[in-house]
Amino acid sequence: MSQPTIESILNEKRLFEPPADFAADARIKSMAEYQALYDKAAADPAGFWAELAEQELHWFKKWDTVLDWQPPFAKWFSGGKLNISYNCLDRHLTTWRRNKAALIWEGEPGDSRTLTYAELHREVCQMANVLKDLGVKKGDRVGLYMPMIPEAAIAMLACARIGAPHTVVFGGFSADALRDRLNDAEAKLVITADGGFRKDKVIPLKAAVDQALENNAVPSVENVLVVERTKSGVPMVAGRDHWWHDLQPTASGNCPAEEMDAEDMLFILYTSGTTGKPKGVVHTTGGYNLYTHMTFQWTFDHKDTDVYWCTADVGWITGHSYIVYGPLSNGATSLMYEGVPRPSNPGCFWDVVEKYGVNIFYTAPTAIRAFMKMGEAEPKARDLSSLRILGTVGEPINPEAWVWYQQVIGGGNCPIVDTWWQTETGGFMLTPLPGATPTKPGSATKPFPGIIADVVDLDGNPVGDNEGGYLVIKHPWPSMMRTVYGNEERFRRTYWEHIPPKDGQYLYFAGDGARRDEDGYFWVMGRVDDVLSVSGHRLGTMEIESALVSHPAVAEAAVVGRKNEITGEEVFAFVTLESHHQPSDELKDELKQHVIKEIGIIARPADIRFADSLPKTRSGKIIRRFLRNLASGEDIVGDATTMEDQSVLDKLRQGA
Ligand code: 6R9
Repeated sequence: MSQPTIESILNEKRLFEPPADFAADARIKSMAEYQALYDKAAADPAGFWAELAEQELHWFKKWDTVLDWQPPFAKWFSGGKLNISYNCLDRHLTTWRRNKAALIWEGEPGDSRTLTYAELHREVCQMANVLKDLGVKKGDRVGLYMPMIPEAAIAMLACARIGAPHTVVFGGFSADALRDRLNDAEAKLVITADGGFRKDKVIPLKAAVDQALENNAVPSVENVLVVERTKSGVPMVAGRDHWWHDLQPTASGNCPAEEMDAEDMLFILYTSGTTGKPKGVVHTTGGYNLYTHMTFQWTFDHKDTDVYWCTADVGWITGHSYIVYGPLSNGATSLMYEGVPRPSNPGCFWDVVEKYGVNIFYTAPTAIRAFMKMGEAEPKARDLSSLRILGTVGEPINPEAWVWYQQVIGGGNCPIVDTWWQTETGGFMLTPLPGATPTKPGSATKPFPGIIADVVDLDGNPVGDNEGGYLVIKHPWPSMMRTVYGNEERFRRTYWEHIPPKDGQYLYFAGDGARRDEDGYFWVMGRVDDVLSVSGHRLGTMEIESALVSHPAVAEAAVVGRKNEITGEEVFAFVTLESHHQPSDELKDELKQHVIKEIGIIARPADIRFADSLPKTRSGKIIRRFLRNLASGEDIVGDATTMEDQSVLDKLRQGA
């Protein structure tokens, strides 16, 4: 018998139709239109993507083959020549967009800058020329360790322009994490800043680079290019370190974009799994450009008049695909904000929306739950009427947080696009199209046209409607990762061998549990590693957490399994409360009853622990494996360096 798949227990029935006036104006206006696109793509995926590639991108030379699929290795548009920086910049300069805002940037201390497409193009060319002068050649890897300033996007585009793959390391990572990634990628040069502002403090980025490179610990690195941001007076190593503001003034603003093969590597981005060292996810040029371009355009229903804001950091895939490449390839105005909500300015996001008249806003469930906890006063005090689409990404969103987002931030009339995707997928895989797809709170709805998704058991057999299983993708798509940098074996093992290929068909294993309902909507239930097993029932974390969050006192919940001799595992819940609610034993009992009422006795938490905050990754995902250790009274095992705030664990331990 095959291993049991995951049981689904969440019963969310609310349905939100796209507002009629929104649909009337949208690029894709109805489910019939969506279905037609989906069917066309499913019938002939290569033809579908080839037509869009021709229509939407600039090619120096057309491809020879649309798709060359030698599982698990895909090549898209082989022989085609293009440059993503050309598609993001140069081609807009011959249109009215030349003087359109490409980037609007707001710094944490309140400084700001707008770069038009012409201005951005000039600075990208200048940096590209500086990189060349410092010896960077096509194919050399460049490490970026940057705050959220325009130069982060400029550096990415400059690398792409000369064909030097970038590897962006999030500015919150430690010197050790930076050193490992630079070594794995064998980076030749590092671009950084003296520091960045975060939560009213200076983050000493250059000092971390110095530490990472100490004692020649990264022998491949020859030069460091430093952008001045905080003016914190950092030491410079003669011969190695160079100020951008010294080199920029004399650098030419003309640098023709290198003609790249569609399959030339565009970037490496490291993603940490639960075990082992981080994987260098490799993306290439043509397929990635096309797919991020199309998903941005259709999922955000992009119009040329829109101001679009994604709150992610450029250090994550969301920043790569949906702050820089997808938006700029479409000629959009992309807003970058250096700050995050902080005690001195909890309403800063809403200030930014009001100040710039943001139309499309894209953030993460962790942020939405934090806003819920803070209450409605901050958003209500601002004019948010410019918003027309709201997006979410990063974790399953609890229906209560979804509804709050829709009502309090969206004023009840913005479609919510819950986009399920991964570093590995490059772009949105499951997502509503806002003028077409009726949405259900907590569901990422349906596959983007061209994506064949399914829910299967470990033998690769599709499970029935509403049965939980493993989320897989059945046909290659243009922006799929090509390999793990320097480790093909790990690429095969992690993504293609969990579920053995059947009849020659390879299934991409996403590592997430999911179910598909009777309407064909997908419900992602969380990482498979987080599934718990209670009396033989395998339960995803998201559904029990959603039940807890639907209680008015609960802001956020994380559920893990704790060993139980009789049931195998029992449900252990960590809960943070909304302001104005106090922990008590009565509340614990009430929450247990609430879960029984919402889901049933099987999901009843055996124990609940109240906490001030939950351990999260720096991109805002709850780290359940530490909570598992805590729930069982074990020591924390595994790498804690990806954590946002190390003190959270100490507090949780003391609360035991
Ligand atoms: C884009 C990004 C990928 C993992 C993914 C899944 C979770 C992301 C989600 C979601 C449910 C969504 N995830 N979006 N789960 N609904 N809308 O986050 O990439 O950092 O690689 O994480 O995030 O578990 O497998 P990445």
